[in-house]
Amino acid sequence: MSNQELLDKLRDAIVNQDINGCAAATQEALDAGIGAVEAIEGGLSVGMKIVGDRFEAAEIYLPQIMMSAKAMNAAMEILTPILAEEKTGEGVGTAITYVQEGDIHDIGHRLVSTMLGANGFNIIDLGVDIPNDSIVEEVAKNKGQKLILVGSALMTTSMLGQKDTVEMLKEEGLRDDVKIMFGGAPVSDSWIEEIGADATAENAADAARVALEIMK
Ligand code: HCB
Repeated sequence: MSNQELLDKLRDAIVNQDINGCAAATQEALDAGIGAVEAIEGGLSVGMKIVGDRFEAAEIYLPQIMMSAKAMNAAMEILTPILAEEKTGEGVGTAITYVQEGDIHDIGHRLVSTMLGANGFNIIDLGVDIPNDSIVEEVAKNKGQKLILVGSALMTTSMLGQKDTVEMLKEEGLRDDVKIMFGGAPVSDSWIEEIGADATAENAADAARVALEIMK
């Protein structure tokens, strides 16, 4: 089977909510020499994008999405330790990662956290549904380190909280102590500019590249 066919198999396992098949296809891709990042970006994430589009078109419903999310998790259980082993760089900084308050979508957040960790960042993962008070508190606690805030929001409602994050950091006199990268489907360049954050990124590999760049 060609590499593209193996990536398509990963994509289809996500789309078809095939949890066991997704784990098996992930192992098959690795055995064929496909890297963990390529498996995520070229196969699994492509599948999640299709799932998202079908949900938006009301062709599938929440139970199906949850099964696709489980298939994704099964693949990530295999890939995460490999990404940790492939870790490059040290001491590039500390990344505080989280999903904004009101939002429990954690697939992209976990991919981004994993990829930043694999690129040498020390990760403080606050998890999902995180209120701004906790975020600001964590920045204050880690003040003095090379620090980047990496927030995800998948909903237009939770995305609004990102604006308050920046405002609260300013009010507490902490804005200049931390770089801020926000991402997730609704986050755009114009939003980043409007709220005074530093950057956004399209996907997990891009997030690692952008984070390294703005931490220079
Ligand atoms: Co959910 N959901 N959902 N959902 N969901 C979305 C997000 C909608 C857009 C679907 C839609 O209606 N069109 C929608 C939000 C609409 C809006 O805000 N306008 C929505 C809704 C409404 C809801 C519920 C309210 C549904 C309900 O209960 N009625 C509910 C919300 C619960 C809550 O959060 N309070 C809900 C629930 C669910 C689940 C549980 C079924 C499931 C989540 C499972 C989980 O995460 N453990 C789910 C899913 C999977 C989705 C879709 C289909 C896919 C999201 C996903 O995982 N994408 C999504 C549709 C969509 O996004 N188009 C839909 C794949 C990952 C890999 O991509 O974008 O998350 P990503 O992350 C990328 C990228 O953005 C970037 O890198 C990542 C990796 O490549 N990135 C960053 C992410 N964070 C970054 C941070 C940075 O600094 C930089 C880059």
